[in-house]
Amino acid sequence: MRSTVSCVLGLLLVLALVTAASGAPQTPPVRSLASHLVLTDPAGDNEGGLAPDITGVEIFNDLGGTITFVVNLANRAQLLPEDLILINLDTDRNLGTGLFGSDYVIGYSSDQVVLFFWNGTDLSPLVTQNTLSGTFVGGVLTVTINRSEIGNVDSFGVGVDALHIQGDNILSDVGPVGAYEIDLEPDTDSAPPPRRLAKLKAIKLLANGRVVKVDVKCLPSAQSPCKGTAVITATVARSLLTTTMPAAKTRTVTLGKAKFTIKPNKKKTVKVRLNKTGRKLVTKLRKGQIKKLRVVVKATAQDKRKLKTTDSKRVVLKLPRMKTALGS
Ligand SMILES: [Ca+2]
Ligand SMILES: [Ca+2]
Repeated sequence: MRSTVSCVLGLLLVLALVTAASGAPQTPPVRSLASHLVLTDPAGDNEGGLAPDITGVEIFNDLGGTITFVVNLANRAQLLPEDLILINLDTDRNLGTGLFGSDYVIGYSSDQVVLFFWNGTDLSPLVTQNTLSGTFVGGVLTVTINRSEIGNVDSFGVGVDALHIQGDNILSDVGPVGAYEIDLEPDTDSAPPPRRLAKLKAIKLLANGRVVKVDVKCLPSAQSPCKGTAVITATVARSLLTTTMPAAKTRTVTLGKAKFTIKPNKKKTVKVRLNKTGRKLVTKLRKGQIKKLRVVVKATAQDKRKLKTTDSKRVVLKLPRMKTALGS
């Protein structure tokens, strides 16, 4: 796509006449990008050394379809009244349609930003657009527009030109051209990993004293079933254990573990069968040899991203009342 110098004067006139408000000053665009394109242009190739000198163009969009164009100029802290920047968009990816291929053109001059579209014979201004805005600060032109205003396209060809108009004489810097793909899918690669994939819910010792029911929910943040393990440990006095390890007064021991696979946004009861140590501690609890059986339950899970997360809970395991025991 080449610049459209032949229509520039017309555009400029329209720009001067159109009173569509330019955008309010913008905060710098957030670059939590779905897609991103960087085009470069040589410095110093501006005609006569007078035209605005494009050195780079950056394009990105957010997931809501707002497209941002950033045009860097090497030789302008502020645009001159005679300067005009054109962002030419070939939205149907057909160089045979539009003006030299451009079906839409965004023009920026003297703090005015206007969208033009090809009506079959002319580029005419669209003054009813809602999402177009533009600012020029410190040598950088930033223009945003939602793709809904340019035909909800998924991609477009783009070329950026900078012009300086001296009467009938137009000096230009024909800037870079490229093609941009609008990406509206969340970027899972750069999304922060979830803090937790699986969450522990109710934890209950069964009346038989051999199994702990551990309710685990696989959270909606999981991208595939949560696969993992529920582990119950306890830190107990060494004297309660038949161990030969003399070092510590207390020791952390595993009382049982069980694997699980749970679909996202579903809850499952994982039955953790207590091992010999676990059953022994329950027996001591039943006999009143220990007052409380404090345990730590951990559910470690991963989804298809292979990111492991762990949820843990401290609970006191209680012996079910006999009534419950008889009833179950
Ligand atoms: Ca240049
Ligand atoms: Ca076209």
